[in-house]
Parts: sequence; C-alpha cells; structure tokens
Amino acid sequence: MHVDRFERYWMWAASGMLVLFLGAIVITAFAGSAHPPSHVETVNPDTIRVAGEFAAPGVAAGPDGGVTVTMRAEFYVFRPEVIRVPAGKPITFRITSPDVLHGFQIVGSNVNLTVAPGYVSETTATFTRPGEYLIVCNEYCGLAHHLMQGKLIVEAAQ
Ligand SMILES: [Cu+2]
Repeated sequence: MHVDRFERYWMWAASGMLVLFLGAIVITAFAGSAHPPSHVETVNPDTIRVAGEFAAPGVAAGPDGGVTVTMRAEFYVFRPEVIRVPAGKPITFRITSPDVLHGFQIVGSNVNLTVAPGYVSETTATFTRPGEYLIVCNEYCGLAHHLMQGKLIVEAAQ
C-alpha cells in the first residue's frame, strides 16, 4: 500500500505526540504523585448543621502542631467567615455543604476545592507568607453567589 511521504510524516508525528503525552501522564502519576481526587468521605447534609464536627465549625490545633479547619459552605457564606491560622504549619481544611454545590478557593494559593453536599472535601496546605487571603466560592450556587466570600488570616509565628 502506498502512503504519501508527507502523510507518513504526519502519522509518525501524531503517534509520537500520543506516546509523549501518555508518557507525561504516567511519569507525573508516579514521580509527582498526581492522582484524581481520592478522598471520599460522606456525611448527611440534612444533619451537619445540628450534629457532628460541622455543627461547630472552626479552627482546632492538633497535638503535632498542625491545624484543622472545619468549615461549612452554605447559601451564601463560609462558616467561619474569618479563619486565623499560623504560618508555616500544615493546615488541613475539611469542608462540606448542607445545600448545593459550592467552591472553596483560597486566592493566591493552591487550595481549590469543589464542595458538594453529602461529601467532605479535604486538603492540606502550608502558608509560609503571613497576610490576608481572600476565599471565594467559584461554583455558581445561586443569586448571591458573587457575595460569597471569606477571609484567611495567616499569622506570623510568635
Ligand atoms: Cu457560589
């Protein structure tokens, strides 16, 4: 079968790109520990306001110096709205929603979670630079979505 020379070039180029891109996925999966979201933890969205850890959201220091921030994202507010955490310590955010889908993005950081009712979204980040960070909801959640924001205050270690 005759295949034109230029067509052959393009076939090799396309095959090379496939190998390159698949290789990049495999390499980052193993070397960079990149993986799809795997933290699956469910809660009953009907009761999180009255029972369990999300009924009293807030900041709690752990024995190892790390900090856990328990939060609710709900129509159209984050609870707590203002979070104070220490700089240089691992901060674990645990957040869920009692109503609809929300987003939880800390502007200027890598923290960006989708908050779905019935599920606990969790991530850990360390903030080395003290200051104020804006928290926004980046999933359209209703009429006052644009007003839904919070503040993270990272305090320098004493
Ligand atoms: Cu929203």
